[in-house]
Formats: sequence, C-alpha cells, structure tokens
Amino acid sequence: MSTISPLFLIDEDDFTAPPPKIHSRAGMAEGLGTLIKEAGASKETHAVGIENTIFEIDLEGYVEDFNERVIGAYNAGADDDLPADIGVARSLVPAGTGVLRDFSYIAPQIPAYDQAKCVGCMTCVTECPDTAILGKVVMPDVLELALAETPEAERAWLAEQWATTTKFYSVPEKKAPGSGGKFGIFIDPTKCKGCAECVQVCADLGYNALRMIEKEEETIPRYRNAFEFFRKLPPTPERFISDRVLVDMMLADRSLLYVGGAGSCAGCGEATALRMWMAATAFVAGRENIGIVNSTGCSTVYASTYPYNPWAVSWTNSLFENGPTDAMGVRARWDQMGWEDKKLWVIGGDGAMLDIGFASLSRMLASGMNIKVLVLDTQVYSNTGGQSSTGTFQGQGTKMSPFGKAEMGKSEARKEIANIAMMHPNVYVAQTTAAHMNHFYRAVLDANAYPGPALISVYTTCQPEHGVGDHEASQRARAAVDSRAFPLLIYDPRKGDTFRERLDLKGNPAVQEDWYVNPKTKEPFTFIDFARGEGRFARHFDAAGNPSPMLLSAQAERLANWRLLQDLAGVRAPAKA
Ligand SMILES: Cc1ncc(C[n+]2csc(CCOP(=O)(O)OP(=O)(O)O)c2C)c(N)n1
Ligand code: SF4
Ligand code: SF4
Ligand code: SF4
Repeated sequence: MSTISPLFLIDEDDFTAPPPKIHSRAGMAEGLGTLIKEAGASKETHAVGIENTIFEIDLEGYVEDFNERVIGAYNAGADDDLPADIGVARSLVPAGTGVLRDFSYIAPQIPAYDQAKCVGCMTCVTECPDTAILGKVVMPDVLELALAETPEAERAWLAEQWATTTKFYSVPEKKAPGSGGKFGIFIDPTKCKGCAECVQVCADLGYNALRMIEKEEETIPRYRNAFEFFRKLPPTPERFISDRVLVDMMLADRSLLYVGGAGSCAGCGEATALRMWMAATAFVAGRENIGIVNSTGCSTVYASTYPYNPWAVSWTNSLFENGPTDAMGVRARWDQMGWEDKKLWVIGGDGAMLDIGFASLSRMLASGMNIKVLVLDTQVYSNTGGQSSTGTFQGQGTKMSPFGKAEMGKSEARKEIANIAMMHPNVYVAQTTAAHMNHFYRAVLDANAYPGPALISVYTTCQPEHGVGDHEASQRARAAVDSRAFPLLIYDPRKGDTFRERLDLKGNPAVQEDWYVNPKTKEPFTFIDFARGEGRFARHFDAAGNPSPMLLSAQAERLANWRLLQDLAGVRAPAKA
C-alpha cells in the first residue's frame, strides 16, 4: 500500500480498488451464529465465543476501496447513497485520508512566491496550519532535467519558483563546489485556506517573499500542476537537513505526517502547533512508533470529520475528560507487548486538561508512566463556541463570562497548568508557542527523550474566540509572550536538585525585569497592550482607549504570575533602592 503523505499521494493512475475481503476464522455462517449472545449467557462466556469469530479486514484492500469509493462519494457530494460500512461500524478512519480533501474553493486568494526575496528560512512552511506550503532543496542538474520534461508553456513559471539562497546554495558551494542546491516553495491549492499566515510571518521577518493574489481562472490548475511537479522531484538530500537547524525538520518527508485536509478554521493556531509537534516527534521516532490519544475538543472534530483524517499515525479519541486515563491503559498494554520505546502522546485543550480532565491528567502525571501531554491552550472551550475555562484570562469576555454591567468578563485569576504540573514529582514541563519555533521544537524533542511523564502547554491562537485576524496566530503568540500573558518556560527535573536549576525562562524578553521595554518606543509592553490587540478584551477600553479597572487587575495578576516564575527560577533583578 502506498504511504499517504502530501509528497507520496496514492498514484491515481494505477488505482484498482478491490472490494474489501472479510474473513471469519470459523467461517462466515458459523461465525455469525456465535456473534449473537444467547439469552441468559454471561457476557464473559459470550466474549470467549466471539474470540473465534473476529472478523479480519484485508486492510490493504479496505483502505484502497475506502479512498476511492467512500472518499470519492464524499468529494462528489454523493455520500447519502453509500451503504453501511464495516469501518464505520468499528469507528475506524484510515490514516492520512485528509490528503484527498479539496479546499481550493473556499478562499478567494492564495499566496504567490517571489524567489528573489527568499532566504530559505522555512518559517512560512513551519507556521502554515494546513500543510499547504512546502519547501524542498533540489540539485540544479536534477531540476534542469525535470524542467525539461514539463510542457513548454509552464516551464518558465515553474523555473521561477526556485531560489538561489545563501543557506542552501552559496554556503555548501563554498565548502564543496557543485554541492549547492536550489530551494523551492510550492503551495498546494487543495489545502490552502487563504489565511495569509505564511505571508505575515515572512513579512514580519522583513523578507516579503510572499504576497496574497486573487485566484483567477488559471490559478488553481497552474498551482496544481506546479505542486505535482514539486511532488515528483526527489526528496531533499539529507545533508541539507541539519539537526542543529530545527526549523529545517519540515524539509524531511518523514516529518510531514500531519497531511492537511483538517476542517480547522483558516489560520487556526492549534493546527500549526499540531503540525510542528508531529514533525519533531516523527523526525526522531518514525511513523510506526507514535500514538495519539486525543481528548475531545476542536482537535478531535477537525481531525476526524469522517472520512477525512489528517493524521498519518495511530490516533484515538475516547472522551473529553479521560484522555490521560485512556493513555495509561494504552501505555500499560504497549509495555506488556514490549513496545516501551514507542511514543505515546495525549492531546487536549485547556477545557479538557485544566478543567474536566484535570483529575485524570494529575493522576497520569503522578504515575511516572512514559506518557507525554500536549495542551492546546486557547484559553476557552473553542469547540463548543467559546465558554470560559479556568485557563481564561481575567477580564476576558466569553460565553460564560460575558462583559456587562454586573461582571466585566471573567473575574477569577487564570489557572496555570504548567505551574501545577511542575509540582508533580519528576515531570518534564514546558510552556511554549508555535511562533517561538526553536523553543517549541526543543521542548518537543526533550519531552520525547525524557524517561517519564512530560507536559507541554502551548499558547494557541483561536481566531473566532480571540477576535483576531486569520493571519495573526504567530503575531498574537509573540505578543502573549512579550506581555507576560503567557511566559515561555522549560522545567527539566534532570537539571539539578534545586528548583532554580531546573526552571529556565530563556526566550522571554528582559528576563530579569517586570516588563519588556520596546527599544523603539521606550514604552513597556504590558498585558494591557496585549489586550488592546484582541477583540475578546475590546469592551475594556473606553473611547479614549483607557483600560477598565478589571483589566488593570488582570495586568497585576499576570505580573504576579511572572514574578512567581522569576522567583522560582532565581532570575529576578533585586528591587531598586
Ligand atoms: C463531559 C463532557 N462535557 C462536555 C462535552 C462537550 N464538549 C466537547 S468539546 C468541548 C470543549 C473543548 O474545549 P477544550 O478542551 O478547551 O478544547 P478546544 O475545543 O478549545 O480545542 C466540550 C465542552 C463533552 N464532550 N463531554
Ligand atoms: S518565510 Fe519567506 S524567506 Fe522564509 S522560506 Fe518562506 S518565503 Fe522564503
Ligand atoms: S495562506 Fe494560510 S493555508 Fe495558505 S499556504 Fe499560507 S499559511 Fe498555509
Ligand atoms: S474554533 Fe479556534 S481552535 Fe477551533 S478550529 Fe477554529 S480557530 Fe482553531
């Protein structure tokens, strides 16, 4: 069976889908007989009887049939005519089927690439939530040969998509002439939702090598052809993928196991965090050695909207409240089977992890089991329309804490899951954002290597609930860190006996100070400045832009949390006389 990834899509040309074969160990007729529980028989007796009649699916045939017949019907809008399906009966969706989903109709714009301005930094590829923009390094002679085989009308444009960068061309050329590669950026029009996050992060770095253009009649076919051309080129040679430059991990095909086609909102901060987490975990562990237990939330809904599955690794969802408990069962069974080295991760939102599944999480962290947790912290129950969680900021307007006369948004202080996790024995903890790429990747690699429980809490921008633009996930995450709303931290119990040796606040600006002072404006960048940029706090500002008393209180609360971390890390500047 073909591996499904954006680069190795099932070859549609020689696609003959055999019907799924169903076997019964005891033979069909007999088998069906024992499937029916006899009146009065205990369920244990029945379970033993069923043991011999388990249906075995011919997986290869099943997946091929699924991809053609079931996905074909959904893509054509003819799913009402599908008969009941043995996979649905078992709550199964084959891996990586999201790659077959087509979103090309949803956005009026798509990014265009200007290779002359590109430095090959890979930030756009890393920050795209939808695996819609990919990069590759190809040797110039290989590229020439491939271009020569393309239709003449497309050739010039295809050739323009390749940059001669210092990073991938001049530096290797200097070391060994003939070893430099061309760097190309390609956009998959079937995955792009037009959020413009890639354009924004490139502009924020000062490169401006991407811009949004209107889709015209020929745009989608041209992008499709170009992406097909890109896909057929050989993978980036390993020597261009240095494990010292973590951001280049997405150059490796083996990292791209979140294949896109998820139904997340355009620009969703959660999706970028998931892609990056997957890339780093797959890079070190490999596809066969990763399992995900996902607590219910946005990440289960957009990642398992039948029949589309963006994950090319094992994934399961039980309930909102029991991801960590479910994972303890999986881990115990895996260890019995001798699979101690496989990586098991729990994924869930702040509602699942700070609130409704908190007891389950705390139990798991205290167990010492080799299970890792990724918390997608949108500070709200995003999936059900934005109710407050204990991770909601003070003053934030949500469905359960609206801003009005009696209450000015949420009145309680925010609960800090990273702080609480650090107080469990021997747990590796990180608080990070997808916009801080090296910090994020380092945390994921460390957590994977840590011999015990680990928790990574990620700030994830949620456009509709935060009231920010589709292109702003990274900008808002950086603002959250700079304003002490969400400080970066790494807590590694192996680093020493004292708390201050274990807790590292590197990556935050002005680590010893209360606030970071913007060198251009000479003004401190506070929680109120952060809040000014988001719709969820809009009603706290009067016509002249003055903040409400509640927002001032929220600012004091965020400063208190920052000072607590400074104290624990032993980095706070002594008070000035
Ligand atoms: C016990 C239980 N209560 C409520 C729900 C309904 N529900 C499903 S997802 C969700 C919110 C999830 O919020 P969060 O964990 O923060 O994840 P997000 O959607 O923000 O990613 C809720 C309330 C449920 N599935 N189970
Ligand atoms: S962010 Fe800009 S400069 Fe960096 S790789 Fe992408 S297009 Fe090139
Ligand atoms: S516009 Fe958004 S979805 Fe499209 S490639 Fe850029 S970041 Fe990805
Ligand atoms: S509601 Fe928020 S978290 Fe959920 S998919 Fe949309 S942007 Fe992402």
